[in-house]
Amino acid sequence: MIKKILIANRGEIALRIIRACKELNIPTVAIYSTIDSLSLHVRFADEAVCIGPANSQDSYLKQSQIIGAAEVTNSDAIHPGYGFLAENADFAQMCEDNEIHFIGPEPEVIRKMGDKAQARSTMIKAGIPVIPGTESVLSDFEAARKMAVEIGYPIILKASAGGGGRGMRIVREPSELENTFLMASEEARSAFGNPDLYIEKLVEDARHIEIQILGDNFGNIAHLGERECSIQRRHQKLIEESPSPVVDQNMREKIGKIAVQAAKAANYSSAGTVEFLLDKDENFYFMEMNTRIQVEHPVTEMVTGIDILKEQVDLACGKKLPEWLKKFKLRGHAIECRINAEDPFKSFRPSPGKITSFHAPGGPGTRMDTHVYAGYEIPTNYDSLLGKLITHGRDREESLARMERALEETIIEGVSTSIPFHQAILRDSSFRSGNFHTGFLDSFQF
Ligand code: MV4
Repeated sequence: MIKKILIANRGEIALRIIRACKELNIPTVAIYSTIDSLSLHVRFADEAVCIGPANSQDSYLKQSQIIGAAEVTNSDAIHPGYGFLAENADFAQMCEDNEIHFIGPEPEVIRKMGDKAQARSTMIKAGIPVIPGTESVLSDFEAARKMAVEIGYPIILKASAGGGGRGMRIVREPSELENTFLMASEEARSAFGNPDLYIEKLVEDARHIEIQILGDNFGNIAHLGERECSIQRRHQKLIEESPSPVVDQNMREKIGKIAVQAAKAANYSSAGTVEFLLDKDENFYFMEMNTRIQVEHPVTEMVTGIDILKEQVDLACGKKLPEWLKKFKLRGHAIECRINAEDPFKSFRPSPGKITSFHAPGGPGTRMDTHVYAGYEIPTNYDSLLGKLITHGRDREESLARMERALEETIIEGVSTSIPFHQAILRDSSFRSGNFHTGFLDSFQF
């Protein structure tokens, strides 16, 4: 049903999409900026179109140019990957207007879930548990004050157009509210072009648990279990795993069912993620819905044996959700370390440059998703993700041992990487025992 897919992305995710398409026998088109001409996605795709200069604004974000590239190559679908245009409802609409399948949910669904306050009110109406707070955006500071008194301090102000931790401010004392409200609103206006804020009770020492879902175009939704994503630094995930050390089969079925209900309430189709906060008393609350394939999808692939990318493309072709997807069985445990070109000894400053020597780890239960190679030059224009190392084992202990072994085997010379930081986390006794929450890295001594 889809005859050719243009991949509107770069790096490891572009390779991941090309791999899925090859196995499905669907030809691919890469797009690239001038600085990416020697990138592997350009080499591995069946065709490649240069769409502009290094600056993403003029290349990977240039909507009309990308649609043009799809038209001249006769591509009838665009896969946006993650980042760039993946959650841009206008772009998804532009694809539809030009009779190109956007591989993702409908534009209205992207718009609705992208507005975090609207996503919240959609879930409240559907009876999904949300963190105590406002039902819609705050009209002014007075509304914020009233709600804060009602739910009790500390509270958290979030930008409705933000998400993923961008535009968040914690308020611990009533006296701080007015100033913080005005600052957060101004920041949201300048960062997202939208000053709207909403308020939630601050859930302290919580875990970030997310559920992978897949939906077809006929309203059928399945979930594929959870990912534990509490190991984050400045809202950037560093390590993800599945299953979570604190989620048992009973809780998995409960959260999974709620995630499926949430996806149905959003009219969801394609691959997506429902994010939850899990508090110390095992209460879970809807936080956000991500309408894209995520960086950390491989840990779910490893423990379910399901190729999420291939399923996503099949669903975009109009296939019905296969029955066996709903009956997935978890096998063992998987963990992912995001390897960034950053120097953890120098406050994680980016470390672009030429990779002079490279060796990917291998052996049992080891997967490396990367676009880099010896001689590859990491540009300064994009994110610093070099690759994702994923290990799988019969249980958490085995996959962690494999991760330590695989990190040791990895050779990346010429640039600094986050590998020493991952190794330190893996040696930490709280991490080892599964006893950690979202504040873990704030108090972590490297
Ligand atoms: C919260 C929270 C506590 N209470 N909301 C950060 C990512 C974004 N999706 C929302 N985030 C949070 N929202 C309430 N009401 C704590 C966080 C948070 C966090 C969440 C997951 C992983 C790491 C985190 C680090 C700091 C704060």
